[in-house]
Amino acid sequence: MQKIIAPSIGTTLDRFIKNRQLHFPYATGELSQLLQDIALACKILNRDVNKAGLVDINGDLGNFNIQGEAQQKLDVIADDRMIRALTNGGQVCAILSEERDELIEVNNESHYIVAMDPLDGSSNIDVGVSIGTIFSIYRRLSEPGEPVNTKDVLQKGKNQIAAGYVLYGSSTMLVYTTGYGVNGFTYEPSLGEFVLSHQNIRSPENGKIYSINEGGYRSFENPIREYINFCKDQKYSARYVGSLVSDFHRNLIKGGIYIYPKSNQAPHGKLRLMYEANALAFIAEQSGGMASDGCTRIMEIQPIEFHQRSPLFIGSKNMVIKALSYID
Ligand code: AHM
Ligand code: MG
Repeated sequence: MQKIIAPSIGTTLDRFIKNRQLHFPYATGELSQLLQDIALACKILNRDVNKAGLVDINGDLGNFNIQGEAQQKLDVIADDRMIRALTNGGQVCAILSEERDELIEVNNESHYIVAMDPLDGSSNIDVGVSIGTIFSIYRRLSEPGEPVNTKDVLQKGKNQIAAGYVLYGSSTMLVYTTGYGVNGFTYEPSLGEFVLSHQNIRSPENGKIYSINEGGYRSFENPIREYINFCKDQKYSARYVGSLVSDFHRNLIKGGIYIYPKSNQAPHGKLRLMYEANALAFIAEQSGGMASDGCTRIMEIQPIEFHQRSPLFIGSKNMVIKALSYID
């Protein structure tokens, strides 16, 4: 058997993934390949994001995505890049994308389903603010070769076998989990590689940052307003980029809570369960944090439709517990 060398800071993502695979002698390498395909697409996307101010790829394309929101051109490019990489890689049987109404069926002989938000925080694109890519990977329930069905896709978040995000920020980072802790990789542009920079990330159990769009204060329910007032009484710092990946990532590292509650205008909140909340919930829990919709653990929610929305309370464990204590 091949000797397994423990990864250390500076290990490339590809080597890290291969190293993980060696721990599972029966692993076929398909998931490893899939993760590498996603990383490759994100490297290409990183290049696009960095060029967004230089070439004419930012700004509205004039289309609307299925949630009726203005779809910006870079969203379309990101969606296209990801789908192309996953299709060429051959490791997925179906893709669910925030940008597409319908499921995209790919290689029916494959085991895996990817649910993704190719470019999250898209309203921040043309103002140079951090944005991200979010992905969840599930194993299909039906046998390869059979038609992919709705049940294969509408699985609870606790069935995810991997999830991650890429943050296109002051540096570009890929953070992911396969259920054995969370690791973060920073993109080294001169090498064209993601390298391990944040090994076995543990989210602080307590924090002093709260992230919520307080502009909605008057339309939030009383428990949320009361929790916001508590945060102010505690003199917590308010931090809200308006890019979920950025807000989540900061709180993951520094300790904090992100809340997108339901409101009068949005009775189920705004964020999507299948490709925003679940992926980040998996990472939060794997790092010692928590994620809830206000009453149910995010990863226990049974999705009933592809683009379902969910309120989200996510981040440092004790902060989420405290916020939930206001709701009863
Ligand atoms: P998007 O997927 O259309 O980009 O929307 C999701 C984004 C999140 O990144 C962010 O946290 C949230 O929407 C901000 O919404 P709001 O402007 O209502 O606070
Ligand atoms: Mg999004």
